[in-house]
Amino acid sequence: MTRFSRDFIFGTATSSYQIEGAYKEDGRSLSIWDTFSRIPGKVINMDNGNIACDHYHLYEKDIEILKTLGVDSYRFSIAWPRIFPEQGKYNEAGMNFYKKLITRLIENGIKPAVTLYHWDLPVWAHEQGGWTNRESVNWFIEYAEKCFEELDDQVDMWITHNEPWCAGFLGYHQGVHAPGHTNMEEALKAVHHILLSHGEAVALLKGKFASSTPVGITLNLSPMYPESDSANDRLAANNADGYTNRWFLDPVLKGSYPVDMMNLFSKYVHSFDFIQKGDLEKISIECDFFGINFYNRSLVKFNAASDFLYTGAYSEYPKTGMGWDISPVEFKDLIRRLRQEYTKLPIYITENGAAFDDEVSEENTVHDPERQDYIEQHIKAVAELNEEGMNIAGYYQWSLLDNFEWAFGYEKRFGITYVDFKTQERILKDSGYRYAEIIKERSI
Ligand code: PNW
Repeated sequence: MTRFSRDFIFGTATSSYQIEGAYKEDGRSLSIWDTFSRIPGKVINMDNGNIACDHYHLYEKDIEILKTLGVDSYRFSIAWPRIFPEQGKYNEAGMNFYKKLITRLIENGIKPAVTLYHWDLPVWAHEQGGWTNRESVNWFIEYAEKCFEELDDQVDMWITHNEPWCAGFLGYHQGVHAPGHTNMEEALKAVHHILLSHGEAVALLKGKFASSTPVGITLNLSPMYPESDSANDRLAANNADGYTNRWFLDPVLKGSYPVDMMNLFSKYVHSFDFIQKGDLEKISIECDFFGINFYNRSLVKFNAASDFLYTGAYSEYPKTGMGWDISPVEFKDLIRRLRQEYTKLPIYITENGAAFDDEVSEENTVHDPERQDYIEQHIKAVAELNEEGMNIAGYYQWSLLDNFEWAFGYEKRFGITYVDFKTQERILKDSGYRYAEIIKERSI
């Protein structure tokens, strides 16, 4: 049995577009996910977030679930198009929702951990080039400033960006996320501007606001393993690691882009002059913690058709409903590598979880032993890592609710709470009850 310290943070996470619904309410304008999800073929079943979990109206009910779980903290994101539905036009009604939510969380002893950007870029920004336009940094800062001004005294932790890899590469290079573009030069610009807006937001919070609220960024990291020992497979794994992990870790934590990847990517861009003097100093500004979303390792095999877009190799590992390898051992190796090569900052696991097919039983319960097992294995890994002195300060399970799983719509369920999307009934799954028990015992 391994124990967690008193100040270890247990939480659960969501994001605005995935749960809120109320897409036209109180002055919200459209985000790129509203428009992307209306293009046939982009999202399974052409699902969208118009209603989602209707959390915008049912948030009090959802806070009741958080209480049942006994979490220390709840991580959610703010929808930018609620706060600035038009360029330069602040919308107080949109902000009021987050004020109500935060007040209610605090009344219940739950610490708010707030993400500023979890992918719902306002369409007005997209129409001017979105993240590929360097002006996006200023738009983001105007938005961040308003959030800091209105909410900083109540918030326990700020996360500037969630997973710039997804927003940048899935959105502008692979085209499977909004805005659905497939242009590597655009993607590299988008990533750069997202990272720059992170750095500038941190500077703003610490400078003008002289805030003591911990702030950081969250990256999704997936360790890459070669399928075989061949030189080709090892090269493929190195490049996949560069594309997924190092392209983000290096600028944020070392203040430089990895040279081997610059060389590979130079084929796809006319020039790197969007990286201006002083940018990397801003991007690598000192933060208070480092956030990681961990889901799986990947097994990589050489693909002559691409330098860095890896081809997933067949692996015998047990899989989640996404087909992702369940890999708590590699999770531990990833954390050790970060400690050796990158950072001494406290680490938060800001997301970890699994999709499986769930069914509601006749007794109105949901038995999800596989998800329970997944969560237990990863929490156990966190406990063991802390025994090694790895200083993981908290763990947020993804997700509080079944929700809009991006390109997979409502077909993939990540929740520890089952949501009936017809009736909006919520049922805490067995994994949720087990998570509550772990939190209560503070040991595993
Ligand atoms: C993360 N990939 O997204 C997000 O932060 C969540 O919003 C999401 O629901 C969760 O993980 C589960 O998917 C990812 O293709 C989406 O590798 C896609 C990938 C990774 C993370």
